[in-house]
Amino acid sequence: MRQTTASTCCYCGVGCGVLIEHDGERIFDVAGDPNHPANFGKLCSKGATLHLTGDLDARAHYPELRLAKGLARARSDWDAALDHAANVFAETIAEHGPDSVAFYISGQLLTEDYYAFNKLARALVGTNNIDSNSRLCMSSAVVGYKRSLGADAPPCSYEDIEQSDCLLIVGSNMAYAHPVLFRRLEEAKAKRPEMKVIVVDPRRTDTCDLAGMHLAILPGTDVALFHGILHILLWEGWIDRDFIDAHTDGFDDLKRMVRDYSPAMVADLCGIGVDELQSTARLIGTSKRFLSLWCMGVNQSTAGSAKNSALINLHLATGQIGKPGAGPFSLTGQPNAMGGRETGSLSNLLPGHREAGNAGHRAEVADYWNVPALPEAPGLSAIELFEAVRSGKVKAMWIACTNPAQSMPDQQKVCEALAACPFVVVQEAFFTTETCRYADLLLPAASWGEKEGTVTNSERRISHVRPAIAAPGEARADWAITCDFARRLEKLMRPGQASLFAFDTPSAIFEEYKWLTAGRDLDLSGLSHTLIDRLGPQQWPFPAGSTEGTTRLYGDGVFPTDNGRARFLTEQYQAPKERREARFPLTLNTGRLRDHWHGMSRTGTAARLFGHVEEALLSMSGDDMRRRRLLDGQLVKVRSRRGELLLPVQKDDCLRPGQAFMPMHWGDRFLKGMGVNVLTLPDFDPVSKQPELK
Ligand SMILES: Nc1nc2c(c(=O)[nH]1)N[C@H]1C(S)=C(S)[C@@H](COP(=O)(O)OP(=O)(O)OC[C@H]3O[C@@H](n4cnc5c(=O)[nH]c(N)nc54)[C@H](O)[C@@H]3O)O[C@H]1N2
Ligand SMILES: Nc1nc2c(c(=O)[nH]1)N[C@H]1C(S)=C(S)[C@@H](COP(=O)(O)OP(=O)(O)OC[C@H]3O[C@@H](n4cnc5c(=O)[nH]c(N)nc54)[C@H](O)[C@@H]3O)O[C@H]1N2
Ligand code: SF4
Ligand SMILES: [Mo]
Repeated sequence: MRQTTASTCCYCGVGCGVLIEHDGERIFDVAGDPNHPANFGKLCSKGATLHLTGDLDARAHYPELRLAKGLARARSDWDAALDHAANVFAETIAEHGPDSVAFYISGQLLTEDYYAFNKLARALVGTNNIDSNSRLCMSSAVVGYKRSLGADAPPCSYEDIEQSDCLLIVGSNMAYAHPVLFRRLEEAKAKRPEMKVIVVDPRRTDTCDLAGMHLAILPGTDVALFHGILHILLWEGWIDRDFIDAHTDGFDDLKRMVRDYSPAMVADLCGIGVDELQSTARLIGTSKRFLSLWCMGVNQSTAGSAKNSALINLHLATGQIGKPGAGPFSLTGQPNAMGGRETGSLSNLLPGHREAGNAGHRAEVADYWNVPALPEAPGLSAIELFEAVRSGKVKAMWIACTNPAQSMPDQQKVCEALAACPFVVVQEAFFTTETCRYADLLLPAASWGEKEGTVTNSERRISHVRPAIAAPGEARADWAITCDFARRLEKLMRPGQASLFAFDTPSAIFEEYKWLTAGRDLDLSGLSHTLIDRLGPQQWPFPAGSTEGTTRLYGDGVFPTDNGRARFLTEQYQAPKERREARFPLTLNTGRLRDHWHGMSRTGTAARLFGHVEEALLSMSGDDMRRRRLLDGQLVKVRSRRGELLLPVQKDDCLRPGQAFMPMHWGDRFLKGMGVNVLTLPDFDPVSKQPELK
């Protein structure tokens, strides 16, 4: 019998609601959920084809175990597989200490999955070695919000984008990466053509089609641009002195610094015209409501934290925060990157927006979990973690819902690390990914349409993800795999004690988790799975007793810092880590295509999604092609300081001379060579530890 189940799309951070049409066994179709406040019924090309993806032949169906390196994996069963894993983890911990094991998880897990992994790593194993692919994605935004505003909370709502008068889109190709939100923006702009849109991106992307102005800055020069804009705002008197005096600290230092960022110097550094810089500053300084959106062009940088704070500085200086149509709004990439931040799924965080390095926070969480203490030693972040695996310090690694053998920079080293690691567990929905090759234990995970839990989208809105059909073969939900493993490990590590993982449903996990947020900035203790079913998706904070969520933060000008005031950050512009030189005359930029998702384990199974772009290509400007006598479609060898790749080249006049672009999606299943990340560098931002993938 045909039925419809309301759930969410498993791709991007817009967090659209979908209606899944199915018969309990197979999914036939998807449609946008007209009642979901993120998309009101709309879907993009990826969301609308969800039912065509996820080919069962590509799915992992059974646990598979390799008994010794060099042997092939053989089919196993859950009991044998998880007992084996628990024994290996317990022995490794007993012999080499808790920091000899690590968990590398994903912004595509559900909140309940994350919470189970966090409790497993920190309360049971006793390590902070739990990091996620969000390190490659959102960690600079986390630092930006926390340093400047006091808490990791994007203060805006999607409707603010529609209500803005001046929209600054920086390092975000939302036409491809957040398509339904872009569609909402297009409609808003069609209704109010006077709305100004400025795009800051080294490439002329499809997002620029909506913009009155495109600043094609040189890669990595955003901090100089923001300081240059502030310089002009000050000179022209386009700042909000009353707001600065009443609600912020540190403006005088910043003012002194940006005096040196003259328009001529900044225009030169950024490779744009002084007039472009002046006009941008005028639009920002004179518009009634100013909102900025940003994504990976800002975060994925060795100056990612500085870029975030320099952009937030502009909002604090103009008082453009906490009111409709205004504010600094970072777009989250993965469907539940926000949930990861909330549950503490970066090595330096703890659940409820707490810090692993804060003794008081550790004590609060340890008390709540009823364990003597949480580990003090800092955990490793993604790049450091794979380096520690390579050097032999980390001897057992659990990877869930991410494909690091394709998505991490400096692939040669990452793959060496995975090959050398004595025990690698991979918890995956599709056995086809590059990382599965390195799995000593492959655990089949349930995927979209098959699992239950919650996710938080870019505007702090929590949706209930509902299952339509059963997972194929013996695949199980992530939270269930994690808790089952944890209970087996507990028996070996703390025999005879009451279980920390006595959860039988995702809702039971949510109920335990939510009280760890009570009284904190993100307080979601008033929510439950059933309440979301009754009231629909809700934005946090939503404290116990609330009847509705919170649309916008900081309307009262009070910020969650020690003294309630926001902080101006004063940091100089630093050039990107690697620069063009005679032997390496091109700057490589990487990013997304409209119809593919990351390593393509899912989108790569639907022929229709190859219609937009068929194959991996290196794009270069016509000038650069002519100078090298290259023709469209010709095979070229691309070389960086770390590796090389063979692929066809294509002329793309959206790029400035001296720059090249390659999509991130194709790995070694599709290419001769390891994919774009064999070329990229592992250097990272000193504060956020986010690598320079752009
Ligand atoms: N179709 C599709 N959508 C996706 C995804 C996907 O795989 N496919 N992934 C999701 C995820 S996890 C994420 S994180 C988001 C990412 O979403 P976006 O960040 O919007 O996407 P990217 O293409 O990675 O990068 C955005 C832009 O940054 C620009 N850029 C590069 N260097 C710089 C710089 O120095 N300064 C500035 N200002 N810009 C620069 C690039 O030219 C690029 O156009 O997309 C999400 N949505
Ligand atoms: N060069 C370059 N590299 C980049 C980037 C870039 O812009 N340029 N962007 C970076 C960013 S922002 C990100 S977010 C990362 C993304 O990189 P990854 O995290 O490696 O991307 P995915 O391919 O989405 O990996 C998710 C995996 O989870 C599996 N999966 C799907 N559903 C489930 C499930 O329910 N349970 C489990 N256990 N598994 C499931 C999928 O099959 C897939 O293999 O890439 C980063 N790497
Ligand atoms: S915009 Fe994002 S969440 Fe919405 S349908 Fe497209 S991929 Fe899915
Ligand atoms: Mo991401």
